[in-house]
Amino acid sequence: MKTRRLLLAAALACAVLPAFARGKADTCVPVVRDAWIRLVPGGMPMHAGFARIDNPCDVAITVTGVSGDAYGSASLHESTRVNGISRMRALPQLVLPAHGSVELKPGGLHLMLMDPKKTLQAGDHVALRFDAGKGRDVRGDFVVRAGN
Ligand SMILES: [Cu+2]
Repeated sequence: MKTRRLLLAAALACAVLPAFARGKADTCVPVVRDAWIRLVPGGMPMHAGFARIDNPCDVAITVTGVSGDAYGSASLHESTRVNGISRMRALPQLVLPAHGSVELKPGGLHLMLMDPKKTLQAGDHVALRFDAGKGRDVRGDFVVRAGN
């Protein structure tokens, strides 16, 4: 009888544990790391945001936008070099692959942050929130750095 109970307990543990260990799709959220904002010299009302977004979840997650109280508007952007000329374009969405990560960095993907509500200085912290589907609260703590 005792062996049988142990086997049952082991079976239950196996059924329940993987969901917690690997992050169940509906409770799992991406993590924003190393987030920072680059100030543009000359006090331009336009900043760029960078970060790494890790997706520890079993499913790909689509980010469709970004927002925060510190800016009038914010959007997903991508810089590309075409014939030696740097251009940027707005991205309607950003897909975070399952168990993967996406890097927003100078010269590539970035957040375009427009119309700052107050003057930001190096060392300030800005909270931004990513739209990643209902029930997913994805926030980043961005540190302001001086541009060059
Ligand atoms: Cu841009």
